[in-house]
Amino acid sequence: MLLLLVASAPAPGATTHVSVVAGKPSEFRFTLSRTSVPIGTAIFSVANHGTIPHDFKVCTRPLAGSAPNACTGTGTTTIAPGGTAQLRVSFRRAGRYAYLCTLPGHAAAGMKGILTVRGAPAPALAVALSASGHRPKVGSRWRYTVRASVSGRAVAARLTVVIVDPTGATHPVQRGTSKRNVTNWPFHGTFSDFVVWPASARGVPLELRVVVKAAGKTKTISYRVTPRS
Ligand SMILES: [Cu+2]
Repeated sequence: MLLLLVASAPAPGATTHVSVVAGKPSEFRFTLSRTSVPIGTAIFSVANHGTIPHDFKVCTRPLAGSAPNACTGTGTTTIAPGGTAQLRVSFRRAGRYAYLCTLPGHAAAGMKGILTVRGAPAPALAVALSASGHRPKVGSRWRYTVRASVSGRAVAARLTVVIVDPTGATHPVQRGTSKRNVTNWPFHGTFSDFVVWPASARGVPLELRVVVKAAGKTKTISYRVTPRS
């Protein structure tokens, strides 16, 4: 199971293998088995299928424009026709990295290209709201629980809870029986509380709106309620 997860979402520091054929589809071209890799180490296995010597170099700095004909970087030694070489490159930053053949005139003739290095995907914030039903009884405690996690782990978060009335106006929700609003309320992982719906809310379609901020993300969950007697 762990292996499957690792395979589907390479962690930072992943090692990625890239096959490179020089001299294919024509003498002054490269063919790469993939044109993007995750941040981490890339191992390029280079085979020269051309009829003249070539090499393979990856530029150190990411670039904005098209691939240059020369750059600072790391490359293989010159590879004779039919020969192979391996190149290991460590990418620490996402971006577009040029690769090229350094033999005179080859890059200018088209023997170059761009490899994209992808940043690590941002961990997703998961927020769940559970509550004791959409028809709360007025005047009694209606319990609700908010959970916040990132990659299955409880996280420090801030919570704002409001009630939205049919006109769209919002009303703050208080913590328990206190007068303190649950506004940017800090919690870790799980927050449990209750709402006492007033008799005046009987039969009115309302919405409990929960906003959770954590890990630089914001998630909103709405829960519809119509209090009853
Ligand atoms: Cu070349």
